[in-house]
Amino acid sequence: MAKQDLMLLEGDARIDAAATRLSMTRREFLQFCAVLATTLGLPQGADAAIAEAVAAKKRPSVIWLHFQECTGCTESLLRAEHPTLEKLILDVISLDYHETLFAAAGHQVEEARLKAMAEHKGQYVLVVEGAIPTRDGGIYCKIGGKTAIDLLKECATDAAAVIAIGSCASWGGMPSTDPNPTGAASASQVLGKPVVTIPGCPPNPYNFLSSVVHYLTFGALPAVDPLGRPKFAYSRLVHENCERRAHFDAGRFALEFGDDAHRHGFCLYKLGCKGPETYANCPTIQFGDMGAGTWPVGCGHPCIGCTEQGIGFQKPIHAVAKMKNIQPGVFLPGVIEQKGMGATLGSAAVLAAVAGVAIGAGARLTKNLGLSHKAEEMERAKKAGKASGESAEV
Ligand code: FSX
Ligand code: SF4
Ligand code: F3S
Repeated sequence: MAKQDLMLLEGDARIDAAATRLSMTRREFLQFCAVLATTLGLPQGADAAIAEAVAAKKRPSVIWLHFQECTGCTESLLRAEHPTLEKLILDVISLDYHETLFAAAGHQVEEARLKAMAEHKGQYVLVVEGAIPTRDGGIYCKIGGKTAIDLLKECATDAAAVIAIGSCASWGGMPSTDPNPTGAASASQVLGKPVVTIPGCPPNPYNFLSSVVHYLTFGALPAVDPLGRPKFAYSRLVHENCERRAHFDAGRFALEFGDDAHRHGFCLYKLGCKGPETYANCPTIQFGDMGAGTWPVGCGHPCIGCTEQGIGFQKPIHAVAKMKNIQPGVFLPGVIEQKGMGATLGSAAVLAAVAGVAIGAGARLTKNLGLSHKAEEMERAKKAGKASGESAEV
C-alpha cells in the first residue's frame, strides 16, 4: 500500500536498501524521487509511490534495438554524471538486450533476445533507437541477417509498450534529412501505430528515466501529446524557459559568434536559434547533471530544434525561427527605448496589436526586434561619435 507522504518512508528499511543499492544516502534517494515526481508534474503523494516502486525493484524487462543512428541516445544515458544516471536506469530496468552494451556477440545475443521475449511475453518494454530504412526492402540496415523492419515488427508484437528514443526513432531524425536516400522512417510509421516518443538528438536521459519510472510506478507510460511525446517534457517551447529570454525581450542579440553580445550571453535568435519553435524541456532540466548552463543555448550555441520534425536537420542553421506564440513582454518598450530612443517602437507594436492587425503578428514582431536592434546600433554609434568627439576636443 503506497504511503501518501514521502517523509513517512524515512525509517523504512526498503528505502535504506534501495539507497545503498544506488550508492546514495537515504535522503538523496528520497530527494531524487521527489525531483522525478516534480519533473513528471505528478500530484502530491506520487513521490512516495515512486520511492516505493523503485525500492520494490520490480524491474521491467527491456529490449533495446539499434538501427540507423549514431548511438548518441545510449551515450547520453551513460555520460551522465552525479547522481549516476546510468546506474539508476540500469537499476530500474532489466536490460535484457542491448547491442552496444552487451559483452556477448553473435548467436549468444540473438538467443538472449529471444529468451527475454519468450520469458516476458506481453510484459517487456521495447525501446527503439535509430530510424528504420524502408527503401529497397529495408536492405540498408540488417542485424543478425534480419532487416530493421522485420526485427522491429517481431520485437513489437509481444511488447507491453514501445518507446522510440531519440529523434531518429521518433520521426526519422538526421538519417531522414532530404533527400533521405535510405527511406529512413520512424518506429511509429513502420509499426503503423502510435508509440511513445522521446525525441532529441540526443534525447535527454531524464525524460527517458522519468517515463520508465512512471511505467514502473503506475503500470503505464505518461500522458503524451498527438506526436507521442510525454507532455511533462514537451509541452513548452525552449524559448519559454530559456535563460536568455530577458535579452530576447529587451532586443539584445548576438549577431556573430564571438562578438561582444555573444560573449555577454545575449539572445541567439539572430544566429538562427530555433528555441521559439521547438518544444523541449532542455532549459529546465539541462544535460548531464553538471550544473547550470549544460544545454546547447547555455553553452552559447543556438538551439537547432533537434527534437522537432521539420526543424532539426531540415531548416538551415542560419534561418530565423518562426515565432510560435507571441509573449506580451515583446510588445513592451525594450530597454534601449526606455533609455532615450523614445517609446515609439514598443508603442507602435502595441498600437498595431490594438488595431487588430493580428495576421502577420510574427513578422511584425521580428520587424520590431530588428528595429530594437537598429535603435541599439544607433545609440552605440551616437555614443561612439560622442566619445571620439570628446577625445578630439581633448
Ligand atoms: Fe544519435 Fe540516437 Fe541523434 Fe539519432 O540519438 S544522438 S543520431 S537522435 O538515434 O543515436
Ligand atoms: Fe533563448 Fe533562443 Fe529564445 Fe533567444 S531565441 S531566448 S537564445 S531560446
Ligand atoms: Fe535540441 Fe534545442 Fe534542446 S538543439 S537539445 S532541442 S536546446
